[in-house]
Amino acid sequence: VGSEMCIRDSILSYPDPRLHTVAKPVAVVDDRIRALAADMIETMYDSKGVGLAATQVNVHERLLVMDVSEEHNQPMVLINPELLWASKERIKNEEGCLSVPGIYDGGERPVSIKVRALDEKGQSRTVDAEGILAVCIQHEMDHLMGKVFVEYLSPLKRDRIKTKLLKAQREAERD
Ligand code: GNR
Ligand code: NI
Repeated sequence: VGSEMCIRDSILSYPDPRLHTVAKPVAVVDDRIRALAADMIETMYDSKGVGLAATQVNVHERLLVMDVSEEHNQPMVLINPELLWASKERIKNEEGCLSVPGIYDGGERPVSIKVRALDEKGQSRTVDAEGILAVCIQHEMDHLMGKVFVEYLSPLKRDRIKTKLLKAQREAERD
């Protein structure tokens, strides 16, 4: 049997139209939000991802989790993140996405950014980010706006990715 639920099933896969939903701000950081964040952190670790946006688990609220540490022991929760500043300098990154399995590509993004967000206690903080952390925060904030990284690629590449993933999804359903 191949019908058991796997952790992947809780993450939406491109081109699922729900990935294009614009998330609403979190109204209060309460136990419901903390439980959601804890659940997303677990899903992120189980899926070997460095970040996860609520959009990807079909929850359309402005919440994202990340852990770019080597030891996978520094989870970060960003609630209602706002971009305060982005460098003019941009860089092309190789990005991956749990919602676009097996595809690694990407467009240009600012090298460094400054973001304000609430943490899981509801406290406001700012984060200065560069390198993989900056890429990851921007990638996750895009998800909250309903944007997937393949939208930075050419329409031709995007169509090829769409076709490939739809075919893989149909094959997975048949098994
Ligand atoms: O696990 C992930 N790796 C990654 C690599 C380069 C740029 C962005 C990312 S985020 C991704 C997890 C994910 O899909 N988050 O939305
Ligand atoms: Ni992603």
